[in-house]
Amino acid sequence: MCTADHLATECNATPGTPGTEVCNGIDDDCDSAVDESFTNPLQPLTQSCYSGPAGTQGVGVCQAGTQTCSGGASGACVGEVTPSAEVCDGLDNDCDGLVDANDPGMDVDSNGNGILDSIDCQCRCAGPWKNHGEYVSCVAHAADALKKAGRIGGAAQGANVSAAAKSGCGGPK
Ligand SMILES: [Ca+2]
Ligand SMILES: [Ca+2]
Ligand SMILES: [Ca+2]
Ligand SMILES: [Ca+2]
Repeated sequence: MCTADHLATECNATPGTPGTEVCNGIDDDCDSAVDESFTNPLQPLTQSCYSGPAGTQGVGVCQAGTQTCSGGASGACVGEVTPSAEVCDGLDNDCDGLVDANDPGMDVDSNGNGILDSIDCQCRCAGPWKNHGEYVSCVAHAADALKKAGRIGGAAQGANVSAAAKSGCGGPK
């Protein structure tokens, strides 16, 4: 830190040790720059930040953000992505390593059409389907796979196929 007359520095930490600068308004590494970046002393100190659950950082869409030091305090965490509910978009939204229909988190019927989201994701009502039967066949195949994987029981399998059969999906517009 600076001496009272601002003409010299006096050290309150181990001098010259790289990487000892911390965000506290003090020149911890005694190079006369306060709270400076390790890589560029003209830039403020930054640090990685992540508020999501342990084990999710760097998995799927989840990534750390950056906090910039200002006035001796770390600023807001900018740019981090934390887990959100799995949706059908080709990405691992909840950062558990499983994408879309492969994620048991999508074995729910959020749109109330009687068909699990994980099946809707593989067999989209909007098609393209040659006919209604082709759509129902897709749902039957997907429901069978979920049952074989132990993710749903026989009753749910039947209910999904029945809901698909009753739907207008794949039929005449
Ligand atoms: Ca410093
Ligand atoms: Ca400092
Ligand atoms: Ca997804
Ligand atoms: Ca996932």
